[in-house]
Amino acid sequence: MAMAKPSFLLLLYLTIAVVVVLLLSAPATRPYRSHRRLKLRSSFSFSPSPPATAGSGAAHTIPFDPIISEIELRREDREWERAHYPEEKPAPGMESAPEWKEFGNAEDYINDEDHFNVTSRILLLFPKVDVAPTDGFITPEELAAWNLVQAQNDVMHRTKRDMKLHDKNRDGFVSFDEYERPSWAGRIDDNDSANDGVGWWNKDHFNASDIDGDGLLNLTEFNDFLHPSDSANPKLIYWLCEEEVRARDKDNDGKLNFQEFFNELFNLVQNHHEAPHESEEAPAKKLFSDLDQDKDGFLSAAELKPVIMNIHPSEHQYAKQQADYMISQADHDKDGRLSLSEMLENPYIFYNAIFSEDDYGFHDEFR
Ligand SMILES: *[C@@H]1O[C@H](CO)[C@@H](O)[C@H](O)[C@H]1NC(C)=O
Ligand SMILES: *[C@@H]1O[C@H](CO)[C@@H](O)[C@H](O)[C@H]1NC(C)=O
Ligand SMILES: *[C@@H]1O[C@H](CO)[C@@H](O)[C@H](O)[C@H]1NC(C)=O
Ligand SMILES: *[C@@H]1O[C@H](CO)[C@@H](O)[C@H](O)[C@H]1NC(C)=O
Ligand SMILES: [Ca+2]
Ligand SMILES: [Ca+2]
Repeated sequence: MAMAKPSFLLLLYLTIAVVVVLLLSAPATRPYRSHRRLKLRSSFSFSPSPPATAGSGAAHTIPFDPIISEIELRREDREWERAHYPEEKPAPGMESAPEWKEFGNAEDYINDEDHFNVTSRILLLFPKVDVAPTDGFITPEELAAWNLVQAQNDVMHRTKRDMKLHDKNRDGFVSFDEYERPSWAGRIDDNDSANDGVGWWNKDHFNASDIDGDGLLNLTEFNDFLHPSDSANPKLIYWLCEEEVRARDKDNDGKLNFQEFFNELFNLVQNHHEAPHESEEAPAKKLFSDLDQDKDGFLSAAELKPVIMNIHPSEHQYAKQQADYMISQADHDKDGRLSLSEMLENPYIFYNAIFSEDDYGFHDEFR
């Protein structure tokens, strides 16, 4: 009988183990909750990156929900403070908190349906988006307009933060001397004549952003300076075109011939990553001659204007692309717009909008 007890215990342990394994692997009691986990973005870069061009893969997602945006910006602000003011000690009691903790807590918060209920969020947000006109449907234009406002709020928040960094004398303006260029942009006192005041973050860029010409950038002007393609300042848009010509003008004659256009810009205008293929020469020639308004066989800065937004995508385009993508994913009855019930059936489309490269497509009149 001495043998029976251990084998009985073994059997008991085995049974317990099997039950535990079965419990752990059982489907979640609320499968709807667990099928997606909402994510916060964590890859924001704090130093101005080299100017984004189409096809650079810099897909960025605009948060649909202002609460998500606020959580992301707060988290970003804390990282920004740590990056720029590392000597400042964290508040008492916070020293031991692991870096990831705030992030983890925020993500747990938005994934806890008792606290963050996507159904009630959509019920609340729908009437704020359905405004032009208020008819129970969200059109691509309404959703794009909503996305644009969210994007502009995010951009302005970051500009205010950067303003603190660059406005050294705290007078509310950034002078050219105060502005500290990103390190990749090279030094301003380079004797390279090609770099003499021209190029990104240089004197001509600054000047074009200075709408009233007082030599200082206020918040609006500084935001334009950081985001020329989102600016309504025609001087700055023209500067962007000039800068494209300058950067692509291999023979330095101040304008673009067909080969310079084809090798350097055509793929960006078309939003392709790869260098253009020979078979694309015919459509490229057509586009070139459509753009060449004075028919002198060259493109000037002014003639690049109709396609400059394809080369440097603006928040308008991201907002529109994201709206088109969300609608294509959630529009069950294919009427081209969203009803409240279509949004409630697919809430995660609005909370985890990841859109693939294929969904970027520019609709320009020259196609
Ligand atoms: C989420 O909100 C909806 C509508 O307000 C409600 O019916 C549902 O019970 C809520 N879910 C939870 C888990 O609170
Ligand atoms: C730039 O030029 C000045 C004078 O023209 C000269 O003194 C200086 O050493 C040069 N700097 C560089 C980095 O070549
Ligand atoms: C900047 O603009 C002012 C007038 O607004 C002009 O006098 C100055 O020469 C410009 N500087 C550059 C580098 O373009
Ligand atoms: C900045 O200056 C421009 C040009 O004078 C003006 O239109 C704009 O409203 C100003 N922005 C702010 C935030 O003061
Ligand atoms: Ca509507
Ligand atoms: Ca100014």
